Amino acid sequence: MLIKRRPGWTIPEQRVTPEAVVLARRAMLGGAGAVAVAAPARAQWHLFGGAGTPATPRQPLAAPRDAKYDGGRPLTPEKDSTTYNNYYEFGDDKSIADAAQALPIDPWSLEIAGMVARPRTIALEDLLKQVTLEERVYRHRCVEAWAMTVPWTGFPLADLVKLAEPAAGATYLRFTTLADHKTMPGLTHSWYPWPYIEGITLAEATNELSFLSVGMYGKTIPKQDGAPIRLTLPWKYGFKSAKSIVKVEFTDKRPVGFWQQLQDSEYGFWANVNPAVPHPRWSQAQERLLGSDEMVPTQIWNGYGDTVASLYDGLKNERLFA
Ligand SMILES: Nc1nc2c(c(=O)[nH]1)N[C@H]1C(S)=C(S)[C@@H](COP(=O)(O)O)O[C@H]1N2
Ligand SMILES: [Mo]
Repeated sequence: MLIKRRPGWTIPEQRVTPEAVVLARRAMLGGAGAVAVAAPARAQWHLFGGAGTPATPRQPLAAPRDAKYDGGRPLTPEKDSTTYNNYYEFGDDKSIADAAQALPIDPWSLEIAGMVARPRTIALEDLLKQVTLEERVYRHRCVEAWAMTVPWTGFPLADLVKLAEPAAGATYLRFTTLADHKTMPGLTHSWYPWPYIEGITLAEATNELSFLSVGMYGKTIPKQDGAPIRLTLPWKYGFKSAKSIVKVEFTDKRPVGFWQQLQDSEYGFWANVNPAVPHPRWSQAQERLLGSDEMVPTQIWNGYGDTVASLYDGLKNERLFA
């Protein structure tokens, strides 16, 4: 029997009530004879203002702000962007900040693999000696129709591509993120295709907007937001921005991402933001700003069309927006 998997975050934002969470969990467990489970109390966190983030010390990470990337909106309060997270390795709801404090981030290294001049593994601290950190304020748009505006500290993904020296035939980057059974309870949910994978084209990766973030709000990035290093791709739906990356592989095969593997009809490869292309189960016309809960119109390419739209000129037959 076919079990339709329905992760919690695939529920339209407006309907994310504790009941919807229960229904979603039942749907995931699915099938005749499945035991109905009660939603754990923490599924109701959002009714009571959040779980509160326990402190894993974060180091100051000062870097000059590049005024070219100013977000165009007030910053989301740090307490909101660091307590309302999607990080399925730590759980299916938004209140994973406590659980994520178990993420082991020191030491950390990045494997550079596939079609490159010299496959190798670089310690994160050595990588950071070879790049120049800067701060950029970017808008982030989750496919669930919430959004935030965050000052990220990091460096252009193009700098990593350059260090990696891709071979002539490489056309895609495939990112693998940490899958640590000792600390990530979500990995026991075997209906998910762990590890979390994401992929983009080499042309997208070398676009000036593509960013690898190691900090947020002037400090090292919080674990729940993807410490110690995550992608930040502001014109795409948030699920493309993989957290806690351990491997970057250069390839000539289009990678299949985690959510695409679960439900390709809803979460495709390109996943560029477009208000006119609804998710099969909800509208993308508006978005809810974390913190204020204000509803604002969604912008095509999340407002970054000047920089990225031309990447897609020759690709009109592709499903670019879902
Ligand atoms: N490894 C990993 N990366 C991930 C996710 C995840 O579950 N696991 N969720 C994605 C989704 S759906 C979004 S919207 C963003 C959320 O980032 P934030 O928690 O910092 O807002 O991370 C993305 N990266
Ligand atoms: Mo998302």
